[in-house]
Amino acid sequence: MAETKINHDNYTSEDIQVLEGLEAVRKRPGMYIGTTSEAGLHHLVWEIVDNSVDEALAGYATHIEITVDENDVVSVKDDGRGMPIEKHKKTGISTVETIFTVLHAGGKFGGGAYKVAGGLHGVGASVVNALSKWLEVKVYRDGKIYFARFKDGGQVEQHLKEIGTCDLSERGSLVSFKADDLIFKEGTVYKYKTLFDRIRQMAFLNKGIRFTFNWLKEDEHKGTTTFCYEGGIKEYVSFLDETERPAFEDILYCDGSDNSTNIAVEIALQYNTSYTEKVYSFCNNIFTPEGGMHLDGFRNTLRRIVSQYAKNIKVIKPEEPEFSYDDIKEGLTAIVSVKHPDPQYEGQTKGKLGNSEVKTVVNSVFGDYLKRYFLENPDVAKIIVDNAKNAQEARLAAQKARESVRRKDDFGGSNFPTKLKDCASRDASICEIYIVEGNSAGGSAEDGRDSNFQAVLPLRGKILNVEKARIHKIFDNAEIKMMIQAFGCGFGDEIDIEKLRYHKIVIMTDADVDGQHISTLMLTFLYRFFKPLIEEGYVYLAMPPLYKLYKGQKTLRYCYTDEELELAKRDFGDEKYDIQRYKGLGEMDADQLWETTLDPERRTLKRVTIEDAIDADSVFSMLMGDEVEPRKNFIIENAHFAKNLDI
Ligand code: TSJ
Repeated sequence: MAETKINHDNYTSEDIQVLEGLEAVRKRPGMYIGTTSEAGLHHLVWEIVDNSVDEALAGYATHIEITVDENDVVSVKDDGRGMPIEKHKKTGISTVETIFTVLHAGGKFGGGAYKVAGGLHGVGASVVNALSKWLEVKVYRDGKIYFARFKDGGQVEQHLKEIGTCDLSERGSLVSFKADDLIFKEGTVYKYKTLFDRIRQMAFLNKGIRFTFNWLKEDEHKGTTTFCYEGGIKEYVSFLDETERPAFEDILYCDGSDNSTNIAVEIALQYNTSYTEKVYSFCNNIFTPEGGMHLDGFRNTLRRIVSQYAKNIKVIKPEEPEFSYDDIKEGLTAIVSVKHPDPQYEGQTKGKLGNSEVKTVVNSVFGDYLKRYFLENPDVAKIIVDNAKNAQEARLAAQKARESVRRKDDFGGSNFPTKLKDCASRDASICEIYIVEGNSAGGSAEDGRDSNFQAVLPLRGKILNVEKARIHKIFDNAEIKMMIQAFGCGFGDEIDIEKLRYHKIVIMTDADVDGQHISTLMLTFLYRFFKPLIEEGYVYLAMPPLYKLYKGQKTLRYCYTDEELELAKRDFGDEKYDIQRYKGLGEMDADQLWETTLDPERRTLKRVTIEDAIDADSVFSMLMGDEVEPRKNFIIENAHFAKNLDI
């Protein structure tokens, strides 16, 4: 390497260190970019792009263009001020060259501009240069075009020189590089999706900056995509909730900063009708998977202000407890994005923001905003507070149920769930439990089953009153508690699938509107409190027959659907037979139930998918909800079903 600089007049002993610096990067690339596999390769792109983002955040650039060509050469271009070209005081060479040849030089230039991009890995352009086969830079400034080129890990091939002129209005920086395959031994091939997703994310996180992504490779992705979100993280939230039903129209948004610490905070949030929490936090445009002070501040403030408001409007009575964060996280989608001049990252993977002053700033910016927003938007506030109240009631009911179940955890002696007709086998993988609704059906099922491996739990009483039930009310039901005991695996956050006592949980209800309601309720309940059981495929719906075709005492066949009945009618041709329509499971005797619905050789079970359960959940919410119109429509749409089966 030394040879390349001999012919340059201005080199001093300091410059030897320059080259040693880049050599160090090549010796231990992992120290600078984490890995030299795929992630490290893509890291090079972000190191360069971050500089342009900084220029845009400083208010000088509006457009950043990223291009990947057929040979995996990456080019990044912005319309900022153009990198400084004058000689650098310390190194005696141009600032541009210094930026690319001095390790950690990146942040030290340009009069203390507020550098916020990067942060976690912001090691700078020199590292990219060190790990590139070649790198070129062009600067457009004052009507002139400057050019420099480096090769083989940062050796100067062409010092910065003026190579032409351009329009005075044409300003900016352009960097192109080819990653070095001596370093990236797994290859230097970029992944479209990785680049696409991150560029889009940066566009969401930095409102108003226009990103253009050119993919020049001859594959299905070839072409140009432009990202520019004037709404920033507000649009990020609506993007994340694209497939959800919003709980209200507005997306809440606030921003603010603290002058003394230079911390900036931006928060956007929305509620949807699901139960999942999607809250993502960022510091300096970098995702912080382990959260940290910004996320803590957000959660505490949301919990505190929602509770306070609930007390004001008396949804929480003076003697009642405040909401926990768990109560307000259901259906919450939020982005918490902070900018910090000196972020400290901690945790296992350095993905947790440690600066405690961030929490204070978040508390104040977000707290002030939220208080005011609730006063100005009482309808939205009411929806949030009511949802939290429901979640809290469900949580407290679940807690009570858990305690009462836990006390009887041990199946020995009198603690055995009284209505459970258990099976003999203890081998969960072959055991089945039928949750049976219907007054006489439980009896038939008990008599008809194979008690070696089939257990039966009859459900009676009025969990059935779905129309008025809140989901947590079903914890009051004695049979439900027995069911939880029978499963043996706990529920909610404490579920332990290893302890599940049956690998088939079969819901068996009458094929009428009531039965439909009960299976909806059961699926909703299982979805909300036993989700892993559905995800692992342990939950089924029994498919009892709708019709029996018979002649005198002789059963000819069973039909499980109307279509099947039509086919059967044709098959029978001239033969005379009678049709019995089953209105409920109770009409079948034990043998019939075994033949048609219980016998593994002959029955049909429908495995419940998570989508089925989500559908049930939304039907349930709709049936429970305050909105009359969709409920009316649902009942009308299902009137055909009701007419068929309820006669
Ligand atoms: F760092 C880099 F080489 F990787 C790089 C820097 C790559 C790319 C694509 C763009 C940039 C970059 C740097 N874009 N804009 C700037 N701006 C400056 O370096 C700059 C210009 C003027 C002044 C000033 O104070 O006049 C200050 C700065 C930091």
